[in-house]
Amino acid sequence: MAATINVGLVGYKFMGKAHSNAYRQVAHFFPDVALRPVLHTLCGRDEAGVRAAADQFGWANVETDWHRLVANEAIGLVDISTPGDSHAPIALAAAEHGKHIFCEKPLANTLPEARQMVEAVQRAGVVGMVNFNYRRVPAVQLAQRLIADGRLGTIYHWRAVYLQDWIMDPNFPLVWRLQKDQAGSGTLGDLGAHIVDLARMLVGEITAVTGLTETFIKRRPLEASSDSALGATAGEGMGEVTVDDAALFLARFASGAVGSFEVTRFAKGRANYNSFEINGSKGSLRFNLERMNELEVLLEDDQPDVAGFRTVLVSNGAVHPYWSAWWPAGHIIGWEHTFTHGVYDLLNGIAAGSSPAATFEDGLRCQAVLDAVERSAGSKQWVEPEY
Ligand code: SOE
Repeated sequence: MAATINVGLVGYKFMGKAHSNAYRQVAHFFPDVALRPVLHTLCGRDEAGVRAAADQFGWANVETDWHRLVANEAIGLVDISTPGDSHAPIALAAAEHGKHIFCEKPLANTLPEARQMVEAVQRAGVVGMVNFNYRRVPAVQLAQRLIADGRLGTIYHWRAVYLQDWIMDPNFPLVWRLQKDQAGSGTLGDLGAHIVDLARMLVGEITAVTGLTETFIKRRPLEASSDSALGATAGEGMGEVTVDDAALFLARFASGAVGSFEVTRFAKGRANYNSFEINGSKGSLRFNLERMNELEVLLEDDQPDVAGFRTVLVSNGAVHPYWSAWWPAGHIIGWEHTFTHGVYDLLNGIAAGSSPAATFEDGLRCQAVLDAVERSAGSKQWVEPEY
């Protein structure tokens, strides 16, 4: 039986629920996991709310102050599933107490905060991992392998969109995600961070960007109450939206490839449409999260009479990562499985003493790209990320 590690999770709404599920599932489906997580303490400011969530998700204890959680000697892993403005303070304190850290994306609200977080985990010698969960979709892993093996040849194009539509109603209230002091940015940090991370994973480092951001609805009703990350009720009074509703940018990669990125919360009918296409000298591929078990692949060595994009159902445990832990081929998996895959790699990383990707350094590099896009949108110039 593997050793155990006590987990302290800060945040119990949308991401807290997804992470709790991953800790509960991981040893059940991956019996070879090197450390078994114990759902030790769930932390949130509202005592009644955090108690109810702890009962629902299966946590043994509750805590209402993260300062006490990170100082708790029983806890070995601190999971940060809170809005961005608390990532840096919690991570810095957790590292100081020698805790390993699993942090939701984006790593921080600002580039200086991200730098401090990287330094803190390096100084403390603890594992730091950012939860860019789409890295761990088996179809995305297949895309990475095809590129690494040279099957697509030289990569010329990266083309990615991440489209949502949940704030199109002008009466949708001013939730924390629409306030810069809490969220850091809008679509750029929330959705752009995902596709920048995927671009870095698949195509490599970004050297320059030029972009624009737009806020279509500038004032919204203040929030009366919220019961989940995206559900909320409008109350009395109005407030200013201080983040972007959409961001579009072009990029140059160190490899010579070029890329386009578009993120928005105003794409009517697109609830969570995360898709990319990559074109290389010998082939192309396309991924669409709404069909996350599939990868569309075109390879030049196909016979001409059948050449074209094929749809690969990425579910063969013999050749596709993570699959053998789940079901026989063709018995598809879903969005929540990506979190379980991340937690599996995280726990193995802690046992081995090394940070799995996305490391805090990856999180910092992603942040540098987002920061460059914001600067470019302000200056209307091409801008280089400050790595
Ligand atoms: C909301 O926009 C959200 O939940 C993001 O915060 C997640 O990172 C993304 O995976 C789905 O949409």
